[in-house]
Order: sequence, then C-alpha cells, then structure tokens
Amino acid sequence: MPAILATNYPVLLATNYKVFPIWLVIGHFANILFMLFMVRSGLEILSAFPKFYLSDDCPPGKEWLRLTRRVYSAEAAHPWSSLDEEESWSPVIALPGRKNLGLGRHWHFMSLQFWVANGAAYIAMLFATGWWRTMVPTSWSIFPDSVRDVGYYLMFKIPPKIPGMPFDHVQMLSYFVVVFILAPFQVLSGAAMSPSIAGRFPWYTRLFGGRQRARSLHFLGMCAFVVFIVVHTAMVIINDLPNLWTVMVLGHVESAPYHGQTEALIIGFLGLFGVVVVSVVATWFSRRYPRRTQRLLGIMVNPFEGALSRVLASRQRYRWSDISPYFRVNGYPPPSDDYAELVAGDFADYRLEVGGLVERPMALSLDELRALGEESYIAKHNCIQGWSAIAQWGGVPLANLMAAVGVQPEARHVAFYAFDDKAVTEGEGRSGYFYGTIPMYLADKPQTILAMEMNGEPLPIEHGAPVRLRIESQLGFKMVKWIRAIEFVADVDAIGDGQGGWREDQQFYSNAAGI
Ligand SMILES: Nc1nc2c(c(=O)[nH]1)N[C@H]1C(S)=C(S)[C@@H](COP(=O)(O)O)O[C@H]1N2
Ligand SMILES: [Mo]
Repeated sequence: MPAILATNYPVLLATNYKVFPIWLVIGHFANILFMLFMVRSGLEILSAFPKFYLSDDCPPGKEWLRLTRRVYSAEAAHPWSSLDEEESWSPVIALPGRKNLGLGRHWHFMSLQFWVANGAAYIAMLFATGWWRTMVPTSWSIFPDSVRDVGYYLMFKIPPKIPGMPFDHVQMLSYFVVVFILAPFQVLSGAAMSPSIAGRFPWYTRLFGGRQRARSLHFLGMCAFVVFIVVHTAMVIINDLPNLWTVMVLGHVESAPYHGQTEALIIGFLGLFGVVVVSVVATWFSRRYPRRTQRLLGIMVNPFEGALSRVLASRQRYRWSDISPYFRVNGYPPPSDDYAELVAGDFADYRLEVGGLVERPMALSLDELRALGEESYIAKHNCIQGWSAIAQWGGVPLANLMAAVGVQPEARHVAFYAFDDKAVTEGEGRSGYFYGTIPMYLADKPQTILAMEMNGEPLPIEHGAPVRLRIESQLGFKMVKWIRAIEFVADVDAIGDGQGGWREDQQFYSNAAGI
C-alpha cells in the first residue's frame, strides 16, 4: 500500500498532495468524534460551576467570567450550598445535559483516553512516515509568511500554497500549534486540576498559576479549539473544498479535478452523520440508563482514577497566610432533632460509633477521640464542581483510630455515615442519609484525618461539626461531614445503592475521586 507507506516529503511533493495515507484519514476522522465528546462533556462539567476565578480562594462574586445570571455572595442573607450554583444546560450542547456532573466527568475521562491514544498514534505516524514535514515548520520564515497570508485573507484573496502542499503557511502554522501545543496543553492544564496531582505535587499546579487559573486556561484552550475548528473548516471551504474533501475522505484524488467526488461526498457525509448518531445515542443512553452508563464508563474510568488515588499521597503544606477568607459550604447541615440536641449540649453526649470488621468496636466521645493523637496541616480543598479553598484542618489520623479498634484483614473499605438526611435537606427526588466509603489504601495515608478543628477553631456546624473526614488527595465529596458512625466492611455493595457513596449512588459520581 503506497498510500500507507508514503515515507517522506518528496513522495508527498511528487503526488502533489493527491494521496493522504490511510492512518491520517482515520486519525482525522476519529479526532472529530472524540473532540465532540470532549467538548460536550467538558461543557457538562462546566455547567456544575459556570464561573471562573483568578485565585484559588474562589471569592464569591469576584469571578472574571460568569456564564450564569445568578450571583451568590459571601454576605448572602440566606445560607446557600455550592450545589445551588449548578446550572442545567441543554443536552444539545452538554453531554449528557441537565445537571449530570457525574456522567459528564465519566464521558470526559473516557473520551480523553481515546483522544490521547488517537493523538499519540497520529503523531507517532507523522514522524514514522516523514509526514511531520507537512505540519512542523522548519524555518522561522513561517512567521512572516503567515503574517503575509493573513494579509491576503483580509483582502479577500487566497494566499499562495506552500509548494507541494494543499495549504498555505498560516494554515501549516495553525496545524502545528493545535497538534503540538494546544492539545498537550489541554491535557496538562486538565491534570493540574486533579486533587491527587495537586496534593502530591503542589508545584505542578502552581506552574499554571493555581487550580482556578488552570481551570480558566483549560476553558480558554477549549475555546481556542472551537475557533480553530471553525476557521479550519472555513479555510478548507474557501481554498478547494471538492478536492480537499475528497482526499481527506478517500485518501486520494485522481488526476482529473473532481474525480471521486461523488463517492467522497457520500462517504464523508455518512461518516459525519455517524458521528452525530453516536453522539445522540450516547446522550440518550446516558439519560435513559444513568446507572448502566456509570458502570460501563466506569470500566475505563475507575482504574484510571483509582491508580492516581492509590499512588499519589497528599503532601500539602500551605501557610497560614494562604488560608482562604471564604470557604464555600456544600450540603446543608442536618436538620434533625437528635443533631440539634447534640449541638445544644456542645456535643458532650456525642459518641462516634466505630464497628464492623474490627476487633474492638467502640463508641468514642470527642475527648476519647482526641486522645488518639493529633495531626494538623493546611491544605487546598477541591470540590468536584470546580471550586477550591484553603484551610487548616486538625484532628486524628484515621490510621490511629484503625490501630485502636484493630481492623480485621478482611476489611477492604471504610464507610462513614452522616447525620444529614438528604431527602430533607435537598428534596428534589433525593433520598437517604449521606454516607461515603473509601478504599483501605486511602484510609492510612498521613493526610487522611478525622477533623475536629478548622483554622484553629472547633469545626463549625456548616463544615461538619463535630467530626468530618479529610482526605487531601481526593475531591471534596469523599470527605463526609457530620459523621455519626464508621464501619469497616469487606464490600460496599450492600450499602445504599451499592456504588460506594451517596453522591456515587444518586449523582453517578465515580467512587475513586483522584481527578
Ligand atoms: N454529610 C455530608 N458530607 C459532605 C457533603 C454533604 O452533603 N453531606 N458534601 C460533600 C461535598 S460535595 C463537599 S465539596 C464537601 C464540602 O465541605 P465544606 O462544606 O466544608 O466546604 O463536603 C462533602 N461532605
Ligand atoms: Mo463537592
């Protein structure tokens, strides 16, 4: 197959771009599909917190860009929860649409794996075949030439092509920037938002100016992609649509101008129609069968998130001066009478029940719990919706409690049961008390603690008094507040709907939360 084996630039010159290798045709087409999924699922993620900040404190009302009319301020008369900030975006633009952050993330991280694999294969083939010469400028003159080309376009003229290539200098430069700079940048800026990476390597996230700037840049990168796609398509249309379409679809154009055009038109449109159908089916399926979608996508996404969570232990040490003036709250405090009584008695009657697969089940008062040891640090909290805030946390390492109760070897997960009944605090078709589980490998990390103190004060009610979990390598939803009881279990299947947590059960979040 000479088309596949087209080995170098001279071959390309000789054929005068009438032959594209098949890997290029397939890679380009697959990219259309994966990019569509990346952008749509990215918009779903964005809809959960459609505002952008310059500082990791995310001061409410101080966003540099807000894609919603509603403003929440730090001085609001009514208490609000960050979940109230979610917007419902249409399934036409967002995948799957209508407030489904959990599945949006599943789609994003699954598509990511395909997109990266496809991109890596594409780049490898570019270099293996010599086709890199069509995309990598080898002379600085590309810049003045590109400026000149833009001048042509501004005067409604078509600039001359690079000899032997189907495009001009500014097009080549834009392909280079998109493939070799913008695409890797999107992956790197995305990684800077991962709580596991930010917890283990805070310097990495700082390279991007912090999590919120990384998030802003990631969004602007997406915008740049969309602009590129629009302009790129326009350029192809302006320059030589029939021939370029044909060679991009069939891999070749025969010498007579327009030969093969009909086949290319049919195949190309069928391909694009296929992309639309796949996208519509994915949306419909996700909305119709969210649990199955969570499970199916989880096959690819969970090992990926799990590996990051397992390997990277948080080593954050921020300074007191880094502490955020305002720390959002997520989840309304327990409205029940038993909790109100505990609060009224200053938690003197509170007992933390610890049981399950342990040698010595216990019911610990706060003083008994405190006696198990003290750890404190200043860390950045990363909510799954997108906001962050820094605080100091003090409490007992979970590992100390585990040693005290004697965890049996069969125990594989730790379950934390909370006082807040979501059917009451959230309504909206929600049910059951909040709970969460973590795998054993997160339980004995140094920055996994039962916190009783925040910024040097006893834990405030809204942040989880009297005891909450902190796991600094994970997203916020794993850190159960208002803990009533802890149970060591072999399996999470029998708890709640069996997905390993209230948000996993009801919002289809993934159980590992390292990204
Ligand atoms: N019991 C309980 N714990 C909870 C929640 C909740 O709704 N109920 N929300 C979680 C989420 S999504 C986040 S981001 C953090 C928020 O902690 P904060 O309110 O102290 O900021 O708590 C987590 N723990
Ligand atoms: Mo959250």
